[in-house]
Amino acid sequence: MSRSKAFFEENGFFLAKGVFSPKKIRELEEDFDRIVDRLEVDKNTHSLAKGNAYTLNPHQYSGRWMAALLEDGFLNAAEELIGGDIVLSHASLVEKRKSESRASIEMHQDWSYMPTRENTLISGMIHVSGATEEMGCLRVFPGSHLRGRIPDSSRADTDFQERFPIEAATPVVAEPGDVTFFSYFVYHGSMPNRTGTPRKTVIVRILSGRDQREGICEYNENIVLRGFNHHTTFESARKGVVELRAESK
Ligand SMILES: O=C(O)CCC(=O)C(=O)O
Repeated sequence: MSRSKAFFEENGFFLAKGVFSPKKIRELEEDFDRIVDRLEVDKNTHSLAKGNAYTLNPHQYSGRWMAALLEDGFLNAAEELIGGDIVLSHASLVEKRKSESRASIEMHQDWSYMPTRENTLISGMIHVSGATEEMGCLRVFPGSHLRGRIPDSSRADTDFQERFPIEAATPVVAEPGDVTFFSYFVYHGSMPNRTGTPRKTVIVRILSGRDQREGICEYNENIVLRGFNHHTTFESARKGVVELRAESK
């Protein structure tokens, strides 16, 4: 087993260093900023947008971002973790800005937002800027993913956040070009950005092409980044949004 896979299996996350070159990340930052300029920050009601700039799917705005999702270094690192069939569920762009609030992204698990049948979905957080503790980098409870699906573990579940306080979690400090991969079971969140330097990330949600999203998917690009999607059918390719038939659940 590779070092990254062994670390990921034990801890529920893995920081892949220098996946994107400094030149590539500068170009990606240019398009990141271009996208942010187009967002009407205050009108965005998504919870991740509180005081931040947020949008889904930067690859729908920018060819450079589409190419980033197909970049060999990114997919090689992902392949170590979920195998060679890699399907994009969706991606989110977050520019986390200076804030005085307590927790900008409350401790939670991701599975309830995007459940899949085989639980292979992971996130790859592409660091466009640095992410220091002061800038509100990702914080995780290493090993918590081994407990699987915990009910009531979303960002709205204050009991969960009292049991697993964000201050006690491990900060994952990253540099531009790094990618933090994390399981959708690992308890994670992040504190506010206390600095004047925005923390820029694109979080890419991918799953194995042998797995599939459960139920009706609110957002699911269903784009194959590498290998094959073993569940795509004539019908699902036509509709884009898939409702699984009850008998096949
Ligand atoms: O952006 C962050 O710091 C955390 C993001 C997060 O919690 C998530 O993507 O599920």
